[in-house]
Amino acid sequence: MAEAVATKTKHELPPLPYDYAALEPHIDEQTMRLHHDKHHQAYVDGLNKAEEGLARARQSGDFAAIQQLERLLAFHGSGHFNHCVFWQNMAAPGEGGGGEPAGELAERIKEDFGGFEPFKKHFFAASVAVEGNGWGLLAYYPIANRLYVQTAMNHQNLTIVGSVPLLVVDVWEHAYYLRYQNRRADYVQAWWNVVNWTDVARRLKRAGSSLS
Ligand code: MN3
Repeated sequence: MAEAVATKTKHELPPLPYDYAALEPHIDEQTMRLHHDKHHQAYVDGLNKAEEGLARARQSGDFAAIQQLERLLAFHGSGHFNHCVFWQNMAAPGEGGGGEPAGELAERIKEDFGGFEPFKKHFFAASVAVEGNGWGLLAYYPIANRLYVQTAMNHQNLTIVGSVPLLVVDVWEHAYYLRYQNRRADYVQAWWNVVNWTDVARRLKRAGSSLS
């Protein structure tokens, strides 16, 4: 058996839950095609490669490359995860995209940020200010039963371990450069029009939030 090291099925790129052009004019079709088919695919491939390398290391007992392999696992694993959340966090304007949160999500945002507008300003400022490649995140932290706005450099650095991402915005240049060039703030401002708050609320519920 040439490849006895693989013990689990490989990760696969999930299809977009809408057409590539569905988020126009806020996010253009070409960006979506490249972003999903090429960039996200690369993280899926990288995650599979890291897992294969780790399985091989266990099999051979040679852990000389362990630092590199664990770094690749964290980077590509987080990259894959963030993009899965990102696609589902969005919907076409008028078809679930845009508007404001309702129900428990709206109440929690009010409790933890003082209201939707202060939250938006905080999330926007944090996302626009990410140095280099990264993400803006709204995450639920079960230990504190609290929402936090966080940022990630690359895909995972600077986040709180154990917090559950509910809403993420990709601010790597590949997410916006074709249409917005260097104007990241314009992209994030337009992105609010495609946020699927129903998906965000569903994630909060699944994360086990309870208003105290
Ligand atoms: Mn990306």
